[in-house]
Amino acid sequence: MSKLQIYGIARTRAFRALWIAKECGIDYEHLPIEIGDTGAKTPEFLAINPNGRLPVIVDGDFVLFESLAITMYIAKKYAPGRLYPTSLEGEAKTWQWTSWALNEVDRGVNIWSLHAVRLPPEERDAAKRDEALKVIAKPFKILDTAVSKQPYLVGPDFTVADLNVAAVISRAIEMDLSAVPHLKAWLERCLDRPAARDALALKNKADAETPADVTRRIARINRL
Ligand SMILES: N[C@@H](CCC(=O)N[C@@H](CS)C(=O)NCC(=O)O)C(=O)O
Repeated sequence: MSKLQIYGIARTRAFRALWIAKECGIDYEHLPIEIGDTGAKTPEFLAINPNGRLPVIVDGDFVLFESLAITMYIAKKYAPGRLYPTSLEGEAKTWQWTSWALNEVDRGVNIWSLHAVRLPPEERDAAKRDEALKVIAKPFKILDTAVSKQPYLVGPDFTVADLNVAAVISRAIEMDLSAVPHLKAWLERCLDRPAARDALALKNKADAETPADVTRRIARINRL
């Protein structure tokens, strides 16, 4: 049987798919293609993912885009009851936190990271960065409270709910998180897992090799 294929350089949201694949211990193939005309916008790639975006996975005859649908699919298929909560309530909480991360904090953390760390210093916009911090302050307090009551989002054990939220806000590890100490400790716990460290090593390497032009393009196409 062919290996599960993960398309997308680890700097992108493909990081999320790589992390869950490593957590599940599956034998996958990584195709580290770039965004844009030479990668995700080629006719060959568009035939797999008409959105022209990363990541996408191919599992036999099955194709799936949307990074957080991908993490939940892989967890449910390869680690049910371990990384994917199987109770009705546990599954619903996983969906809740996943939607929450996408709607409440994904964009803000991205804006902050571009204008605090990733764009060349002279191109960073301090007003955008400060506004992003204001937007995420309230949801970060909510997450801080949630993980002050129990070690992980759906109970005592790490699940794909934690992976999804931690992956979405992973770049916040470079922020001053002293106002949200429980969030900080939880994020460090999640990102310190062996599978996370392996996936982060790929992401950090890809980040370091990303030309400034590509970072500018990311900010432009996403209006960040
Ligand atoms: N909601 C999608 C977003 C995918 C997305 O925007 N991916 C970025 C890379 S992180 C991309 O491919 N950008 C290039 C483009 O939009 O042309 C997901 O979570 O998979």
